[in-house]
Amino acid sequence: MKFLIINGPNLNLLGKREPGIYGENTYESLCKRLKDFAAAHDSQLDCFQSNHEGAIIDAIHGADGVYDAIVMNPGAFTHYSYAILDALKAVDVPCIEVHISNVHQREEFRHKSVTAPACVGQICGLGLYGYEAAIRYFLEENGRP
Ligand code: CA2
Repeated sequence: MKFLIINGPNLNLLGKREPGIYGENTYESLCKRLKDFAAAHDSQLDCFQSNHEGAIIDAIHGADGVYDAIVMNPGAFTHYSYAILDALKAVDVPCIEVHISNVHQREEFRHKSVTAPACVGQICGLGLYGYEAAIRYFLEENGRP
């Protein structure tokens, strides 16, 4: 399978700030871990990160017909980007939304996801494992355990 991992604003800072919430592993180490995991399952994986809403929308559009699945942590855009919601609805690529932290244990504004309705499902609070769990789901779903 071909996976596209999309990370939104500030997630390039993983491992560099707020380790109490987001852990100590860097964005680069997350990408390596996921690429290795995909390779071990006969799959390919690309990582994309942007702090810009339009760039994320372009990446979603570009995934159509190229990737089998998207795993996305839209960062704070989760809570208000109807443009990302519309982009997900506009393409024929299934997406799982991932949040590193348990957003439901945090501020009220983080409890609402406007993007999750366009996703197969949402994973939150499992740390970086959430990305891997999403990939595992797609692999199983496609008969490749
Ligand atoms: O828990 C998550 O994964 C979030 O999507 C992270 C977003 C936040 O706005 C969402 O409510 C929940 C923030 C990403 C910030 O990432 C940082 C990583 C390291 C250091 C500082 C920020």
